[in-house]
Amino acid sequence: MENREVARILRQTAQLLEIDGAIIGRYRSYEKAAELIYSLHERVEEVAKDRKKLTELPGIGDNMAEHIDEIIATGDYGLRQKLLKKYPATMLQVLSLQGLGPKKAAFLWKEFKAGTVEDVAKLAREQKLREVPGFGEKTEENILKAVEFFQRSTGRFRINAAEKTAEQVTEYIQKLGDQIDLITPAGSLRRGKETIGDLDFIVVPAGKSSQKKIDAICEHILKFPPIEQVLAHGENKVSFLLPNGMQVDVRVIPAESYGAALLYFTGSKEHNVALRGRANVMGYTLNEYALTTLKGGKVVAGRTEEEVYAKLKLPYIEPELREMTGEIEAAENEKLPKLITLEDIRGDLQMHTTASDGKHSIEQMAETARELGYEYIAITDHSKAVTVANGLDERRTMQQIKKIREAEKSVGGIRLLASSEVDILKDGSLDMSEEVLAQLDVVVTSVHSYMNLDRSAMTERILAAIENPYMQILAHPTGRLLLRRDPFDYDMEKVLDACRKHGVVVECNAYPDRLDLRDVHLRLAKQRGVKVVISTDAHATVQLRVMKYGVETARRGWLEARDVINTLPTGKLLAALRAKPA
Ligand code: DGT
Ligand code: CA
Ligand code: CA
Ligand code: ZN
Repeated sequence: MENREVARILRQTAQLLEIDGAIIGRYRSYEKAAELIYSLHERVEEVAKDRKKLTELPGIGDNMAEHIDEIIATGDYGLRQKLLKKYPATMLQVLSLQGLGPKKAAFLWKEFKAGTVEDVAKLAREQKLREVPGFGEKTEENILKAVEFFQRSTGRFRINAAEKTAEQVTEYIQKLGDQIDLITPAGSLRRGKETIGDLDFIVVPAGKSSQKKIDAICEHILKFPPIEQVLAHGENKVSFLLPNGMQVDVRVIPAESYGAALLYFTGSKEHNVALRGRANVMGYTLNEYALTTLKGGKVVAGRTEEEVYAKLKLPYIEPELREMTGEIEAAENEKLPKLITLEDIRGDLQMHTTASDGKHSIEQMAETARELGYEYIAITDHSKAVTVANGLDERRTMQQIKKIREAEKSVGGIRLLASSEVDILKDGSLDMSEEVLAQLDVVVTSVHSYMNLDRSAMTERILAAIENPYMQILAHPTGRLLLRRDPFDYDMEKVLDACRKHGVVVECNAYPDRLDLRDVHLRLAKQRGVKVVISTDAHATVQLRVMKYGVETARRGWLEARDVINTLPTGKLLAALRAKPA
């Protein structure tokens, strides 16, 4: 069981207990355990094998350890199930509404029997809550925003989860061996979107296609052991649902239609519509089988995507660009970007170690980075304001700089930049003295508190931080957590213009929960002349490998290698950063 899942069950139990009117100490203990396990680097399943190790974790007593054992053993928790019988199951969705909280949810249930997201939305829409003590107009507004977010995000998955499931499905289908020629993902996963609705695959049977071959392939796929429910089984298509709620659509397509089908099922829908329109104007018709002449129905392309684009008098358009945001005009004018690739990346400028909330030492991070072929990394532990992450004050930062210098010598073969992820405080000042900032090779800054400031206050705060002459990189600039937390509200254009003016670089945080800046903002940054750095924010050595998701997002933002500073060798990288005050 994943830590995330154990934490979710504990958190839901806490919330249900609070609704149920339990005393604060009781539900807080579940909440604390949930937080702890969520951010634990070891697998809780492993830790729990040794009761002593489990109870050594802060806040986990014998009772909680038993609950955790039960969750790991049964996949659920008796008390949670009991509470869920008392309240509608949809209450969990109500509780997931951002900013509502169990207290308000409990009140709405008692007072209005509101047990679904829709019930709550209706109360807010009909303005029934503004007179209620503890609510008010602002709460109504926030509830409607949260409902909108809920509706947007349910049923979607983070890219790393989608990719993992896609690998499992691919591996299983590949067991068909020489019965198939190839299997390839299409849809939003191929376009590198940061969240994925469902998985789409194209499978090509080996040799000349026949219904018999297609049937055999479909039969095999439907025997994939984890399948929870078969949703469709057509002539050349199967759809099914997996236990994690992910839907998978597989189409079996003959080789001569592979390109047309891949194009069609990669989407986006809007890009496809535009291509079909273009085809019609040129005297063709385009569908998932082929590009065909309108008169006479002669097939002119279909085997590869390149062939279809070429017949439409266009160069190949990378999947990440197929969002109908100007890619067809750019293709016509030979203005398509030469997109950055993972191989262009030479270093990683955000990661944490055991000094703050990371799992591995400076040396371990450095060794893994060297294995990845990097020329440099920056060690960026948190600053003191982030107390939950054991952030470093000035004194510890000075010690850390020393340790980084020593580690650079002992590890060898990779440049270690002394850095810190310095907190941007509520008023925009930085959480570190200028004397210490001056000692750092690179200053990464970010917001981790007061995330709900209103638009003008948040804009002022970030602009004030940018005014600090030591500030060089604005990390995870909008603070969004995918499917969990909306981005901060501020004037992005003003902030980007200030970054440009002061030579501040914006981060594309590659961590799959963040991917922040997002695609459209990266593109805006480029248009505004602001450089980007793609950093992993790794808290453990394996997480250094999430760089690929950041690169995907950068590709969706039309970025080229020259737009991204960590494609530069060390000397040029340092020169690309804002100059330190003399
Ligand atoms: P997702 O799954 O919500 O993350 O996004 P997509 O883009 O993967 O969407 P999906 O799975 O519904 O369909 C995959 C691609 O197949 C989509 O990008 C375009 C194409 N497609 C699917 N259904 C239709 C349709 O009804 N009309 C058109 N024109 N294209 C479709
Ligand atoms: Ca899809
Ligand atoms: Ca689909
Ligand atoms: Zn951070």
